[in-house]
Amino acid sequence: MSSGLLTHPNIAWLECPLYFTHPDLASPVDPLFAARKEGGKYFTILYISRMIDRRKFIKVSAASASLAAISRSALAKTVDSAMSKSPGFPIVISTWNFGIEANKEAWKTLSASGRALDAVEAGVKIPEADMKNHTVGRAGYPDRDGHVTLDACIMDEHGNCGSVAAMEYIAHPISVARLVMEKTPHIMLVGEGATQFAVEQGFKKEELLTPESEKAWKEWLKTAKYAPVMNIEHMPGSKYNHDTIGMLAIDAQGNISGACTTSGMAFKMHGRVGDSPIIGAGLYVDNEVGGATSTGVGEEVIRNVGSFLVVELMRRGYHPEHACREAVERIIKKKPEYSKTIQVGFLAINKKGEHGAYALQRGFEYAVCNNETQDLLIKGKSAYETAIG
Ligand code: SD4
Repeated sequence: MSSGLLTHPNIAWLECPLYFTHPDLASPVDPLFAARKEGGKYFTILYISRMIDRRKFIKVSAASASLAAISRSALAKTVDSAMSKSPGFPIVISTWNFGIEANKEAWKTLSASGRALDAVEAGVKIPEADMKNHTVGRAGYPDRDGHVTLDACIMDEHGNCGSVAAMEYIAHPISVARLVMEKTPHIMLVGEGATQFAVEQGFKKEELLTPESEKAWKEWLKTAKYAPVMNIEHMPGSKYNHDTIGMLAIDAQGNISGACTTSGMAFKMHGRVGDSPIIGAGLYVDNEVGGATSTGVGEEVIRNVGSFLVVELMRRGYHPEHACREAVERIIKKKPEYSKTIQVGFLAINKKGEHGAYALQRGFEYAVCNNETQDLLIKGKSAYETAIG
């Protein structure tokens, strides 16, 4: 891009180094700043919503210079030395500490030059099958009526995606989601229809409620007033500790895929679906840009189309951690008081393999696996530095 301008009557381009952009910044002509990277250099792009003449443009240029200065100081606060540089690929990252074992499984595929899509499916099947894991797959805690209902989705480098929601009796929802993607003209199957499809595809129908989960549910019923607990996952020492696995991988060919699977919020209302099976909310992948996934109270992620937002921010040049932070701040902006009482975390990776995370509350962590390290656990930064509960 040259430093010339007005290649379009409604758009002026200013060439200047990008330090930080924030949609709340405004100039006398209300430009919206955005980031763009071209030829290894960052540019601030100034969009102007109406025709401007040259005199007005000079005013805008001056405004942009002062905004750039404001932006520089904003960045100084947000840069963190722990932000990942470009570790390259293949690489796989996933939410929470159980992501370590899941990543190791995915790594078998990635290190053998396999496809990221195969890697993420194989990876998240580990917690899905884990009988000690009460938050994903088989052995997940049931809804308030005692049904184990599972949510999952998967997305590949071509934008293909598949999903199942509120599905009962099938232990590996991620594999059913993949078959919805590959074998049907649809993206999402729910409830009985999802189970029916899985059985038709050869999956075994089985009771997923384990004696341990049943005991926890009956215990919860004694005092629950029959309402789900929105921040159950982060009560210190909670026996109902609840998390989702979201996994993002880049294979040796540089292609990105993602998977997300959960038994959802413990003791939720029957029929409730969270963010995890919803493309754009619990997971989103764009092979030109990167991928994002989420964990926590799904309602707030859906409301803000969280993972799509994170990917779109990365498209505008945000580092994955900054993009996750912006998405968390969007949640806070909509519901400031409520945000203090719940947990939501985002995890993202860009096309170069740089990764980052950000959460509402302290305690969110993610696992990283690549050529250098197979079991790294990184603590995510958070808006509030106290654990809720
Ligand atoms: C949901 N996002 O069903 C999931 C639950 C979760 O930590 O991730 N809990 O809303």
